[in-house]
Amino acid sequence: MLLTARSLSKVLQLTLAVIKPDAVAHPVMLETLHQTILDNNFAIVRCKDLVWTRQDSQRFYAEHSGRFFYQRLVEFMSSGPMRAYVLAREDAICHWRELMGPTKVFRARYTSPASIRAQFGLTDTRNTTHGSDSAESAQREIRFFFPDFCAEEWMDKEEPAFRSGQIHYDHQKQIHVPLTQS
Ligand code: 3AN
Repeated sequence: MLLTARSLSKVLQLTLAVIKPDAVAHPVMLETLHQTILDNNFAIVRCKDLVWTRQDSQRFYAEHSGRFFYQRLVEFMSSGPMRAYVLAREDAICHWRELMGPTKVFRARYTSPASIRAQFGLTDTRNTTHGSDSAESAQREIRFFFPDFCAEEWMDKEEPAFRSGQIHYDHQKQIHVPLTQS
């Protein structure tokens, strides 16, 4: 069997990342976070700006209903524009969560001062970013935000090009695309 660089490298993983309304409200912060994604070797597979209704917010965070912060969270996440991404990288889920830092901003400042939440988070609710916490939630959350995106098809058709670096960054669309499509 011929071992190529690609057959030795690990299959890419997809995750959902969201820049929450507190950060999108500040264009410089939004731009900085977008650049942080690029600087940390994530490929941007999809990117879109959107606003949630209260119902979207309630549906997405249903698992937290009953927690003391639920109403606050629902209000906040439907309070203004957000930016959602499908990101690809080796071990994308844990890399993005590590980059975000702990949920609680003061803990983030203490234990992971270089993390996104430590640098930009305002409170435990207004904590700048979201990231899927498992492969199952990534699948569910990507479908929630990007119902037209088929992860299986992407894995089949585009993942090999992304893994071997045969992609380029489209500055206008702010996503990466396979070289064959450019
Ligand atoms: P993470 O986003 O770090 O995975 P989760 O899934 O436990 O954390 O919580 C979802 C969201 O709920 C958090 N991003 C945060 O906005 C909010 N949240 C979680 N815990 C608290 C808390 N103790 N006080 C206020 N808001 C919270």
